[in-house]
Amino acid sequence: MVAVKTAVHQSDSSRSGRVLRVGPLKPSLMDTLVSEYDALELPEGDERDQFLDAHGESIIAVVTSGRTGVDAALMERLPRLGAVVNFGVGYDATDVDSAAERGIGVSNTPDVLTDCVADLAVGLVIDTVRGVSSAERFVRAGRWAAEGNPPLTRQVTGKRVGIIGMGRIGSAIAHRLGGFRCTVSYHNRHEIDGSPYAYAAGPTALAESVDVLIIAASGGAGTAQLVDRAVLEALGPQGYLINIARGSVVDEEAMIELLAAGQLAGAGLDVFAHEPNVPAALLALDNVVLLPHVGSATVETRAAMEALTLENLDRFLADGTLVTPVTP
Ligand code: 8YV
Repeated sequence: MVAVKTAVHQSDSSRSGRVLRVGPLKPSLMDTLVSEYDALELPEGDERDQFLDAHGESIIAVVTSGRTGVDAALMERLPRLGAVVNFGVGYDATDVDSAAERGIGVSNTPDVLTDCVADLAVGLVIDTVRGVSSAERFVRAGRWAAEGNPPLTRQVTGKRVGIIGMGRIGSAIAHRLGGFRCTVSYHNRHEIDGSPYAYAAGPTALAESVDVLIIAASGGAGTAQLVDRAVLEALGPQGYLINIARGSVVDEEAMIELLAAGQLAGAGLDVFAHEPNVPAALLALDNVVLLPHVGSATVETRAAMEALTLENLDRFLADGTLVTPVTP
């Protein structure tokens, strides 16, 4: 019998209690939460209410993912909750303002996924601008032999690239694009002192001055549809949109309309407004690259995210603090 980690802290009554898993998580993390922390699992549907009546008072920590999170209504049902430990750097699915009001700490997994997400962003730039996936579909469909060469694409090297959100991931993307002699500019909540890249005061100003616009901003209310129709129109018929952040940052309907009408050249998307559902109109287009939210999905990075998630949980259970807390 493995001693459960919560039992170690029974002496401190404020932190004696149970760990709750909310939403699906990496299978090995789910196993560890059960075997080493005796974690409970929040059921879906009709059982949920009954479960919360029975166990809500005992929960002191939640482990969740950036896709599920904890809203204010669930916090209300967990009166002793002290920490929301989030697997993922993005925590827009958790109501951080309500958490702060209730004195609940929220942690995420920054830094450990920066390289993989930035690698994927550059992969999407190359795929979208050079039409890699489209050319691959062309070969598989037997069209090369039947029709001859596919249409020419565009060059990546030397392109003007705008990045919305020059945080850890945006900066890692910019750094990589230096290898392609791209001219990088950016828009961010605040201009960054000493940044080597030109700052644009708004997303429209940025979009109209670049060939490729990459979204690397956090999701949430502050960035909802920040890339709206006007921004996409400013990017224009020769412009490409890349999104490795959150689908909520873009007006997805406007984007699809403009792509279908040839008023945007193409899009490389790892995220969507209503995941895992991707609009049929988008699936029908050949000038888009569509990925199932895999920015951080490598063995190495997911293992590092899992380790940091557990470090946060352990720290909270040990002394009530978090290793990588977020600030609302
Ligand atoms: C994960 C992500 O897919 O970290 C994030 O914010 O979007 C991804 O790394 C997600 O959090 C896992 O649930």
